[in-house]
Amino acid sequence: MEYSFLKIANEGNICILTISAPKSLNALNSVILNEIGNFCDHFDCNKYRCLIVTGDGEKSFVAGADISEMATLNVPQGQTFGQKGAAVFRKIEKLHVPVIAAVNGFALGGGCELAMACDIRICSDNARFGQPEVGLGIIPGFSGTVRMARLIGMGMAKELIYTGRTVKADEALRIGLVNAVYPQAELLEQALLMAKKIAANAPLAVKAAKLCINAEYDMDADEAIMYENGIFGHCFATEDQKNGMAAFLNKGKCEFQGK
Ligand code: CO8
Repeated sequence: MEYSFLKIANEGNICILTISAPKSLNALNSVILNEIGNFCDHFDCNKYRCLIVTGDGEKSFVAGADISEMATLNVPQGQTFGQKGAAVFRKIEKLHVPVIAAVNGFALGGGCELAMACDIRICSDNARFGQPEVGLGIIPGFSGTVRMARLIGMGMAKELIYTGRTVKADEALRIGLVNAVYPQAELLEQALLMAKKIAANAPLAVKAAKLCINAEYDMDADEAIMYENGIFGHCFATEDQKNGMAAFLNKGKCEFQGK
């Protein structure tokens, strides 16, 4: 599939998706959102064990939704645009492999919301996060009000969303918006290192763990524990479980096949 604004590369069983619209600091317009949605629809979770999402260049991950496209929207058009972004980000969140956001610069508005839809965020030391939407007369409409409070807690999320202030990498680390900060030149290498660690584990188990963590978030504790137990039991139907445990008992290492 040919895309105008996406670059796709792979390193073994790890896929790297780079959003590339350098003239607008990789801001998300409808075409780019459609392309990301299409990419997710065709993503081969059997071929790849991890996805890294990053932005082109050294300045910006994604500088938000495209303000020039939003400026003249009316209410139904605003809802349609918001729905499109939210649906695409949900596809990323629901991919059957872990998704690492390698945030290489500005992650503002829709860019921060995209990063928050990923499973894990790491960033470069020049990264800047923020939800500046209220300064434009809108709210974080690609599920930012949903995910930010869940990720960093309601008090901090409310402060960042109400003030619209920009957070530097060190603060993003302190408040739990990212897991680690690296020099720009090392960011992709570090993302790949993490992805390779994930990819070396049993893929069906990693997929099951992602499913559990996402699904259980909205359940009460009893329901969540039952749900986890059901999925846990099913792990014993896999060859990976048999081979992984046999390898441990034989003091060897298992090359998981995802079966
Ligand atoms: N949309 C469109 N164009 C953009 C965007 C954007 N979000 N961000 C940057 N650009 C463009 C600039 O207009 C500029 O274009 P040009 O060269 O043609 O003038 C080019 O990118 C370079 O930008 P700057 O010259 O401004 O670069 P600076 O280094 O001076 O500043 C900043 C970089 C600080 C990132 C600055 O560009 C900026 O503040 N950008 C906007 C950030 C922002 O407000 N993002 C949030 C947008 S709203 C949003 O994301 C809502 C999501 C939910 C939508 C719900 C739908 C209903």
